[in-house]
Amino acid sequence: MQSVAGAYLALLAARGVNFLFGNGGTDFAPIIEAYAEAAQKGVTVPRPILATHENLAVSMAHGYAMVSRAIPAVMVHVSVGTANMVCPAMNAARENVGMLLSAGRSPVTESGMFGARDGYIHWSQEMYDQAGLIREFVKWDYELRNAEQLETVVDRALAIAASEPRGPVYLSLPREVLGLPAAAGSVSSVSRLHAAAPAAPDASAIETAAEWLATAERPLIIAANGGRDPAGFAALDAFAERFAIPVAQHKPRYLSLRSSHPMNVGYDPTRLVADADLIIVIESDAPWFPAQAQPVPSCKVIQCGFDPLFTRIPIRGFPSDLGLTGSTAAILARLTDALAGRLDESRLKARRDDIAAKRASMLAQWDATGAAAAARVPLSPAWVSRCISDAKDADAIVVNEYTLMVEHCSFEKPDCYFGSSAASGLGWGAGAALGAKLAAPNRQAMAVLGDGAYLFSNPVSVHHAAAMHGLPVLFVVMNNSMWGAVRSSTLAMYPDGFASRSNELPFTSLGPLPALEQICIAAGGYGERVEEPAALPAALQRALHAVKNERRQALLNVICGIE
Ligand SMILES: Cc1ncc(C[n+]2csc(CCOP(=O)(O)OP(=O)(O)O)c2C)c(N)n1
Ligand SMILES: [Mg+2]
Repeated sequence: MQSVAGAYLALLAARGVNFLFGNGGTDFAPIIEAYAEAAQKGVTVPRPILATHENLAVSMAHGYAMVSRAIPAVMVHVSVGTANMVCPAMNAARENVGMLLSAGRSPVTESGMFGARDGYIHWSQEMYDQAGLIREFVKWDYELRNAEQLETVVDRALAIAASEPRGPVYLSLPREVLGLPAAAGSVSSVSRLHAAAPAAPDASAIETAAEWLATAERPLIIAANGGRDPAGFAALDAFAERFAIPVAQHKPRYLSLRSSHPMNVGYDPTRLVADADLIIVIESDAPWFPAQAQPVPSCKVIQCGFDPLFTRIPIRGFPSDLGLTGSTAAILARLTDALAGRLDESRLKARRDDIAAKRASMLAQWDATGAAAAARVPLSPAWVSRCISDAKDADAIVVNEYTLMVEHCSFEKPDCYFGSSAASGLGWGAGAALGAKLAAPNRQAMAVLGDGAYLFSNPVSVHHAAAMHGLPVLFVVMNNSMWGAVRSSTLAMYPDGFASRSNELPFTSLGPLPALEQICIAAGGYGERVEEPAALPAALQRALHAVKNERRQALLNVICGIE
């Protein structure tokens, strides 16, 4: 007879959940039994993707979801697995990535019931509030209480995860409940509990925004995640071009504008902010750093997004003279309609010329930096970024945690560049690239990582998963043997302090590091250490050849200096 676990898996598959990323324990017994039963009876269930660390399981799910926009499921082992899942859940929550996180619960009965406690851990792993470990980062949490409520619980979880702004939800699954016989009666073949339609921008707020835009002399758009939806990427391309508005991207996670766009004014809004008389912020939690730049008092600021005030962030004081709620594509489409005939073409032409001049000097400066970087030993991150950009396919997926310098790369299409979450829980990028490859098996996928980020990712687990699940990804580690960001933040806070006059700073230097390329080789992958700048392009070709032609993962350990 089918168990609740079996019904659960079948229901997930019926609702389009194609993958269950998992890291198991004793709570998995009914799930594993149900998988075996499903295999023997030909029942469709989500493909199980084993990951030997929870951070990897959730990061893979994140990468899969950010590329596919489908909702994946993750299951981990009770309280302890949930604890390990918190950091990657925070990454997903801050980026509004929808996923169904779940964990078993230690059996609550001490004997008698089927599935009752049979290990000493079943006493000590129980918590008063297991979901409380992760509640701050999920939109909803619940514990499955009985067989009868299975369909409602699953459909509600998936609908909430997929409603904008998206995010993880959490479901705990007690072992005794998973082991119960499934409820009698059929499950609806189609969910009657769908994701809610997104909020649409308010018409009068759009009118106000259009009025401000029509009179602004020096408007500026700052975006971080306008490209979360490819329609947003396309909409911003057209909008910025049509109305001659420069776009600065600040710490992009989903690239919002192609590199070659005439209105693309780079990735540092600091100088532009003070010059603007109207700023449109698109899906950007931290559009600029107030300590470095402030808009002039008369500059109006419009915040746009599914949650323009970022209510999940406790303190965020960026001005919001007007908040437009909705998708980037919808907001820009309404604004385009409202602006029809209101902007004088000669004014736009002058603005275009001005931005073209600014852009030309910015590009010249990047070129000069790139050229100067080309011969540096140890290698410069700017040079490594250029080489990666030249080597990748036009539609390659590049996951950046977080050492790739976007200004030295060319990204022309949506969904090709993904930066690490604003939460920056390190150890995300390698797993995210594996998940991205799962979502888009025919596209080249690579992860560009700092040595610190790579070590946080549980590298042995990452390479094991890549081999086990057939996911040939290229990992490029920019290895400066250091937590460079920790070092630079110390020097920024104490520019003339003791640390600035010290050769060795504690908690920053990582050397001597293991030969990182050997970790990939040990898992059957290709690996190479690169120490000469001139050797990098050919090394990238060899690594990409292994990925493409041998379908093996590859890792380049690129010995870098500090930028
Ligand atoms: C889970 C977690 N722990 C610690 C940090 C703090 N942190 C931010 S950047 C960084 C160093 C990253 O080093 P690496 O990837 O080598 O890049 P580098 O700064 O050297 O360029 C650390 C430790 C973090 N973001 N996340
Ligand atoms: Mg480093």
